[in-house]
Amino acid sequence: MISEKDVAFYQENGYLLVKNVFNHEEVTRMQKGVDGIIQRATEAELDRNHAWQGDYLPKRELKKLVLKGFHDIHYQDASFTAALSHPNMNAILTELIGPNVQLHHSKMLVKPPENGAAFPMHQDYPYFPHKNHTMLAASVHLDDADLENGCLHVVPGSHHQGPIPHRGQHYLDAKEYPIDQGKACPAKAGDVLFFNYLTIHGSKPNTSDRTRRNVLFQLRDPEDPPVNNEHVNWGQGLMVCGQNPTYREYNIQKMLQQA
Ligand SMILES: O=C(O)CCC(=O)C(=O)O
Repeated sequence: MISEKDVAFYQENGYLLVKNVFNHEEVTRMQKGVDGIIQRATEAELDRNHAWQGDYLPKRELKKLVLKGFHDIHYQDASFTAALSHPNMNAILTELIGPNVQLHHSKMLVKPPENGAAFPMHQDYPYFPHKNHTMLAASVHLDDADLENGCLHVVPGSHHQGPIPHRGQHYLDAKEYPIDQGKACPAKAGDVLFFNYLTIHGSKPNTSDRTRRNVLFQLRDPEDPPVNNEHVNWGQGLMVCGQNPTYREYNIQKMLQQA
């Protein structure tokens, strides 16, 4: 699915956009998955509306912005489990990470038309730091994304800087790291943007009349250990490619005692 040149590009730039990883039918299944989660969460009165807090916009503007974000969506709909074990994903991930690939978590990010919130520039590292920095995001586009509906922006090569201090752990200073200074990565539904968790990235608000639905998988080499207990939960660890070379006992009683 990708060439040696693509792998070299990823290593040099910290990101890689791969076209047509998923076909129309697979995208439709995942779109239905996302819509179903929102519907069921709304019915259960657990609708998660998030807007980034911070100083990138005046407070009254921030209040209007909405982002529907849910974690661990592969527990909600099997289309996402199928996406994780898709042969195209497998072929790409083994090139970018290695023969063994493990899921850290999944999430969906829906920017509704006209008020879909921005993501100020940030690295994902502070949320779930690991020792060897093998972690990458696979951002699966379920809608065509462009400048108007808030496509992702990345800063090519920024992963080489290593971890950068973040404000309150969440985002980089919006004046020092404006989203516009990143490289816009417009993509079509079915395309996947892979980027390392040290690559600075973000996205602008959705000002169009179109929804922007993305699903994001965070994946790592299972031998790359977390350096703290941030963002660790009982559901982590699904093997996506190869084997887990270290045996870990999944014993809920023991895990609860250790928590
Ligand atoms: O999908 C987006 O617009 C940005 C997502 C993102 O930056 C993140 O989840 O870390």
